[in-house]
Amino acid sequence: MPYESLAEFLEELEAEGDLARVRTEVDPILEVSEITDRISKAHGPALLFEKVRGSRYPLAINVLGSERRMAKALGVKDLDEMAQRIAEIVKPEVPEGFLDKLKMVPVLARLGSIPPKIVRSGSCQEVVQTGDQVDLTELPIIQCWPQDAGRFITFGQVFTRNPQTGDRNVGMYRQQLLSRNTTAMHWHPHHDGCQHFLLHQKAGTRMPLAISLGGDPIYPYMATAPLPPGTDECLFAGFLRGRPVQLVKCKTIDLEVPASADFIIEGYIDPKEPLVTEGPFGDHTGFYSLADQFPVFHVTALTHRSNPIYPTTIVGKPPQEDCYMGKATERLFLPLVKLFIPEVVDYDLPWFGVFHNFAFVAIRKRYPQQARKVMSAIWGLGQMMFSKIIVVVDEHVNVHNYQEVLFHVGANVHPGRDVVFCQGPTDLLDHAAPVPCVGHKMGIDATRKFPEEGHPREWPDEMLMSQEIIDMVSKRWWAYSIGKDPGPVGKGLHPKV
Ligand SMILES: Cc1cc2nc3c(=O)[nH]c(=O)nc-3n(C[C@H](O)[C@H](O)[C@H](O)COP(=O)(O)O)c2cc1C
Ligand SMILES: [Mn+2]
Repeated sequence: MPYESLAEFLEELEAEGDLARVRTEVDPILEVSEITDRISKAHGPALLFEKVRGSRYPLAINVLGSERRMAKALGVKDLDEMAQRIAEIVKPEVPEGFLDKLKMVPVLARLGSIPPKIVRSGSCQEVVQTGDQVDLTELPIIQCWPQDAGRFITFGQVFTRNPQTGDRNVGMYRQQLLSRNTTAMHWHPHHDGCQHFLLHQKAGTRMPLAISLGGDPIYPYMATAPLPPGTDECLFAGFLRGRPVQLVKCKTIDLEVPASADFIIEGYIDPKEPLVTEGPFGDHTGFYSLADQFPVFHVTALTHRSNPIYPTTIVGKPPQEDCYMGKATERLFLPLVKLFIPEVVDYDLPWFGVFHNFAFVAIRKRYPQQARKVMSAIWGLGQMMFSKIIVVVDEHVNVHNYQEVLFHVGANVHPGRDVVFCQGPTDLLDHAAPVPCVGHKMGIDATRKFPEEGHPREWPDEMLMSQEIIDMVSKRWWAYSIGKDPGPVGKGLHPKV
């Protein structure tokens, strides 16, 4: 069953010993961030700060900050279980007999739960403040890093509509607090919310916008999922939670928002108004994003539960909470990547690559230059297009073992032949690109080379023990009397190298 509230999820975490309550008063300026960073680096629990200076609301952070908590929020025991469910609908087996058809029932039930449902009332509107009553400074909004331009709402889901098609979008974009009823809205130019804004700008129409905070812990995840433009993130969440997302109508604008949210901030952007300076902000990359020009969001209503919890996050050098959200995306989207690039066996977006700097990809190579074909396909695949450095290895290489990947880069790459450079759109956050959003990418083909790839001499076989001997030694291990079996080395390199 999906979670009815953030509070319910936190209660379960607490019962499982995976939440720490901080009762002493803390400062929202940097103190919350330093505590959270230490806990993130130590792979620690979710945190609930009960008293944040200047606010009456408790603050939750690092809620999705472990693989276990991320999977729990998705209602599964591990991420691969959800990936399997997605694989089932991406590539359904055609049912033959009665038993096969029965097996399809849960799959169909999940599909039925996809469309969101509009309900008449929701706990997110137990308290409604409009007009002059609105005061965002009552929220425990944090400053994350010393050179940040101010306080930022960091874990909100931004609800907008495409003014031409009516399609809903939900994206996680941060807001810098400007006054009691205004914020700056930081969306990257490639993201759907910004595209909606540009359509409003062209038409000269006001853009209604709502920020949702809290509720089912799946909501912050859905807002970060890299779905294609025009695909409603609420549909995806409906599938993930196995129940429709319940939405209520906003009080002051024509949008719907999650009924179970803790806070909803309603308002609009006037595209005729001049942009304002937003940032700097300490970002996912471990560097400050430079100040830039973004639209102003005017708040028309602040609604909330009667006992709301304010969720937030910090980003910075990994590991942080967002690493686990990124890992969930990596696993959940693998079946889709395989659908479009069938030779992909597995991939890994290492934390040290902060989502866009590195992608390690294992492929089942059948023909010459196939690694280059895969690189091109990835550079054309949704937000994977931002991958700055792609390393392609053969199918037996464990892409989650970075030593093993680099071993094959070292061993198999003839640099003048196997490195590809190209140019294209880059992530806004890539500060090494001399111009924002435009830059170079590199592909490294670390696969075994065919003669047609400029390798006329014979390629040696990699040394791998035969499965028969591996099994035999495992079975006989105790007979050798040398203590506990460290386990077979496997096909690749030993992780401890
Ligand atoms: C913690 C966190 C914070 C994020 N902050 C921003 C942000 O401020 N601006 C932005 O454009 N994207 C941000 N992102 C990335 C987007 O949420 C993500 O790319 C998402 O897929 C965009 O959705 P869209 O394709 O519907 O626009 C953030 C992601 C995470 C995990
Ligand atoms: Mn989207």
